[in-house]
Amino acid sequence: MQRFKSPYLFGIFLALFCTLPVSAHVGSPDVYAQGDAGPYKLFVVIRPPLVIPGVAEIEVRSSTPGVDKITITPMLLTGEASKHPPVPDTMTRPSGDAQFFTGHLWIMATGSWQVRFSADGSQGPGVLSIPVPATSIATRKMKHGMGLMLAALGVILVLGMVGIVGAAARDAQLKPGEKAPPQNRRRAYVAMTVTLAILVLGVILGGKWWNAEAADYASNIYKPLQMTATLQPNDVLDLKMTDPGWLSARKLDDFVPDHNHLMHLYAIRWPAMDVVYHLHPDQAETGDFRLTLPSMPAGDYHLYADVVHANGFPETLVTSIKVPFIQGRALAGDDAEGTATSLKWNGSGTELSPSYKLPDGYTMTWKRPVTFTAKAPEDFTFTLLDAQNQPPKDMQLYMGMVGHAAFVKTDGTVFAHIHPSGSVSMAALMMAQSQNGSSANNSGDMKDMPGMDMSGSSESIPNTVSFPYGFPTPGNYRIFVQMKHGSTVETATFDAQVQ
Ligand SMILES: [Cu+2]
Repeated sequence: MQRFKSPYLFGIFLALFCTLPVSAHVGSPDVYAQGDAGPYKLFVVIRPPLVIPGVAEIEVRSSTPGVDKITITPMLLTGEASKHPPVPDTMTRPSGDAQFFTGHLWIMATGSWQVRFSADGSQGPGVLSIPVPATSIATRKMKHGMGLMLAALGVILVLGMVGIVGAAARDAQLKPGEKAPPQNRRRAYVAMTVTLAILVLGVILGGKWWNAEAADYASNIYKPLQMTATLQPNDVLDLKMTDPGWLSARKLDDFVPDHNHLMHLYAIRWPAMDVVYHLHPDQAETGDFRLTLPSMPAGDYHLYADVVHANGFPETLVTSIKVPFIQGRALAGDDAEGTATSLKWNGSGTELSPSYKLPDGYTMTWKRPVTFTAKAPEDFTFTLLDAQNQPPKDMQLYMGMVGHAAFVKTDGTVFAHIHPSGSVSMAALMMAQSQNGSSANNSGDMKDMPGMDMSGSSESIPNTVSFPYGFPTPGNYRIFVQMKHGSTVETATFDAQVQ
């Protein structure tokens, strides 16, 4: 933290003392979701505020025509407060586009929130609720140049004040043109010394006050659960969680299953990003998850573990582990693996083609847009074809959904596990939807979610999946997309460069 030479600047500093919000994902705080508000299919973007309390920016696009009005209401996801929604706000249409709505909402406290969208129009009313984890993750460091500039301005302010007081004490009672007598000069020096002392004292006290405020604020900043990974005998991966201290209400024993599992673990070989595993460790005891590793090539792996607390608050725990070559068990259950060519981005390298050849002759194709812009909402659409370039006849749901995707930035700063319904945790989405009892489609079953069907029948399962998401920052990303046919989980790999 930097100190400033004038208390006047603390206000400016305070305004710059921003925080980054967090979501289940790493480095990807904005919520992208699609779902049905009754008869209307909505694509929703919620950008949580930089500070809590703060304003969340919300955008909605309806792909169903006829929506006249959408209102938005922020509510806690669980507990008594979730039953007493405040007065809704009406979204506006900022452009001539009748299908596009924007609005903003105050999020008043850290926690597991939801935004309830109530749409009305030519096809009647409908409700969609989207969970939003709201918290502050870190203080943003001030740029060095900015700090220097503000410090210099502070010095000018202090010296200017001293000069003004000195001039006033020396010259204020003189007639125009009259020369200041020696006693006036003495008085001016005394006044300037006293003023300087008072201002310096003010700066020191201001600094102390500032540090106290910053420490108070820092205690509220989100600190994800910590995780350490060790390799035990018999290829058992042991993941131990510890709470670094954040909100006292957080627990290690209140996880709820999210699409069938308490934990979804992505293991990605780093830095080549050429091997990926989607695994599901079991809870051995509180704060301790274990898994017998499948056969794995040796290397350094980044581990990203998704869990969801009972109040719907999702967390992604991050660690890494060095793994020797493991001649282990075969993959089983929902576990899956994928391999790709090593990452080659350095100007000369080529990114992977949007048509990805899978080891069994199948192909996954991405309808890739020409360019990507950071924070722009996008539909990522992938199609699986068999060796004859036909839609596979044995399409299956993979953990209840048509597809799963992981968006990973090559510098390791972003990890987001996305589903056809978007970036929200499925467990939290079900909690939110189950409260909209009045709406026809919202029984809370997973089969009501886009791309989610628990019935297990293969007739209706499409070979195309689409994920609503937006890259949070410019840079290079690798995307791992999984779809299932027969008993095979296909993992395809794609690259994207974001402007
Ligand atoms: Cu998933």
